[in-house]
Amino acid sequence: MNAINQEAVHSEEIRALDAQHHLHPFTDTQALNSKGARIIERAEGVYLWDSEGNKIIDGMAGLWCVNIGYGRKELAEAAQRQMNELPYYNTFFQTTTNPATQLANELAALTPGDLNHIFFANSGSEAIDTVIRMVRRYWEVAGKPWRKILISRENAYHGSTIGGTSLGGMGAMHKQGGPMLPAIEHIRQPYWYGEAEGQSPEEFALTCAKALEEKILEVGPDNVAAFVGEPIQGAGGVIVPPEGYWAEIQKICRKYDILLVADEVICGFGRTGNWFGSQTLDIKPDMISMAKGLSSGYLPISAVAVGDRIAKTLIEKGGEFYHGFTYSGHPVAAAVALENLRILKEEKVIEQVREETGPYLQQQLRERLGNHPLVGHIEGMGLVAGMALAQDKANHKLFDSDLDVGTICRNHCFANGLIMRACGNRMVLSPPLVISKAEIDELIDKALKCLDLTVRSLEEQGVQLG
Ligand code: PXG
Repeated sequence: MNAINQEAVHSEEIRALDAQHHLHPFTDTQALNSKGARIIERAEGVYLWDSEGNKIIDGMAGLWCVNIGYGRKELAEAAQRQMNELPYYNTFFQTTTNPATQLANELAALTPGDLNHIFFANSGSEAIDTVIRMVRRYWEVAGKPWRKILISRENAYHGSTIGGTSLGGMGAMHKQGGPMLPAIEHIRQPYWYGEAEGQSPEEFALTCAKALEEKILEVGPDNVAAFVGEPIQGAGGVIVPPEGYWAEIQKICRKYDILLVADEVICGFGRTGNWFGSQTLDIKPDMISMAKGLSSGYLPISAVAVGDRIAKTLIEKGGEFYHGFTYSGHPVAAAVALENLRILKEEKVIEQVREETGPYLQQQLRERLGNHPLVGHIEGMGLVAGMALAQDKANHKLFDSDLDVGTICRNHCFANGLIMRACGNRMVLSPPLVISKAEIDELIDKALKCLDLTVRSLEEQGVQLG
């Protein structure tokens, strides 16, 4: 059957086909099939259009990835050129391609510190699986093969392969498809607004960082390979650690000679106002995992950047590392990533986020939504922000998760031309980095309207606010 190639095919037919044959990620298929999927047909800049002709402002840059915005012909042209010249060749067996090598060189220059060695994969999850295997391999080669344990945090998101799921700290994911990988431990997250119980941000930063030291001592310092964390937690609801957290985490990693890995799949490529979140939060990682913004989502590609010390040991003493993917360093994806990086640089997109649009979004959100009865707290940096929805704002009481208030709000956004994502009872925003101030105004107008509609829905359900 070739129905989707016929021009006149109707949305309802697509929905019916979709329900019959398509299993969507992170989706209750039965619930979806009862109403049918929304069909996104085209996009330009920060806007999407669905098959009913609705224009939607994309407050999430797809899934935190379309940093450069939609519709950049240069990326399509770069892909076409590369496809015509060399659509595929691998980087195994003593071979490379021009785009893969050039991109490695470019990333070595863009990443902070001495992260000068780049391993390519295709998704954030694969990058994280690469991190898991590579840090363990490093310790094998370095003569301490007993250092196996990776430590990460509750409510962290590191992907959904078995490695990514195990390393991530999403309880609901751990309950499905187990058992999880062994030798992975989790510590508490630095979620000040939700979990500090009266501590100041500074005190809480230390409490959460100390949890790392306690865990290291509990499992034995000589058994720990690495600590992995997102500079700012993304899918966990955009949680910005309080001041002092990363400095203390870093100190503890150094004290016990534990590798520090920054998972920059969301924070990388300008999201926080610098090329990497590690620069914004003053982290000096031994490795960085990256994906999404590397190609602005135009094609799948990810990478792990590795520091000199680790790379030197692996290269000089490790021999062959039995790890890699058919599409590691795919030439078309690499060519598109190179073009994306060229535009981000030449159009000074990241400077604009740091100096103009980032501060503007953060200030406008606080000024215009901060006093809303539903909004307990707003946090964020650059062009990423999260807000906690509170039932009783004055008394700092969040909603019972059974009420699914985030989903209620998300659905109002959906119906009113705004994509704003719900992570539990937190609403998050992560628009394309090319968003203008006028578009930020529009985004916030719509968010405000949808928060009001959420209050009305809650009242209709008999839920009392504060
Ligand atoms: N690490 C981090 C920090 C991520 O945010 C991954 C790894 C995995 O990347 P891949 O490319 O394998 O998906 C991610 C991905 C959401 C959402 O709903 C977030 C992600 C992916 C899908 C949905 O917020 N982040």
